[in-house]
Amino acid sequence: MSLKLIVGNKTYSSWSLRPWLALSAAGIAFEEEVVPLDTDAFRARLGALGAAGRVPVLVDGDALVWESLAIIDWAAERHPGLWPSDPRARALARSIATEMHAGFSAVRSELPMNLARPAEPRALSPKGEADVARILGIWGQARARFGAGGPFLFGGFSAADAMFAPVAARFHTYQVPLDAVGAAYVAAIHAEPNFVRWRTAALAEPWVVAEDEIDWPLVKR
Ligand SMILES: N[C@@H](CCC(=O)N[C@@H](CS)C(=O)NCC(=O)O)C(=O)O
Repeated sequence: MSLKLIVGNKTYSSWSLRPWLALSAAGIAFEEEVVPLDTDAFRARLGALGAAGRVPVLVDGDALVWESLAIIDWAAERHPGLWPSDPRARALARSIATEMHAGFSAVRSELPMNLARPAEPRALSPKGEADVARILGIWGQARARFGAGGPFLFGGFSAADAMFAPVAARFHTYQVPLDAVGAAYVAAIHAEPNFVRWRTAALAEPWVVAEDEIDWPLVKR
């Protein structure tokens, strides 16, 4: 059966990165289609699909799955190891993954994912600082309670890591001050082979933003 994940520019599309990592970690073979954000081609392609008009979208034969967390759950149904096996760990993993999906708007808007941006600090608003503190608290809790088996939130790479990987990328890009657990986790995400593949492909993309800020429209390099 044909399986395709439609994603945005790898440099910028943090929501696309999440299910792409989960499908890759689950060992699910899929084709990918990169559609540059904020282009006529994007509007035509995503508008015609019948999903939410945004990426990511998984095309599974004649079925569509959209919303990053729903695609991750689609992958987890086929590869149950994507969520931690311990029920208490799994409950925490689902809680923090959902919190990520629904929240942290200040970090998302003030520190937009830009894998091509040279690492450089950026000041945050009080709300952004609060988001960072909450994320570090979440990471610390998961690592302390369930992280003994490996460098990720629940030891081995899980759906929760797929959800937080773009945040790790932002914390690196914007040189956010981190505690020891956070710094080690950001390093672990940057060393994860699928993340490395995505980032390498991002750096080879033919689009950059017009200025240093994430701001549309994208322009050709
Ligand atoms: N809640 C959605 C967010 C998807 C989203 O906002 N995707 C962005 C790219 S990262 C997008 O498609 N933006 C284009 C638009 O909104 O027109 C998810 O989890 O998949």
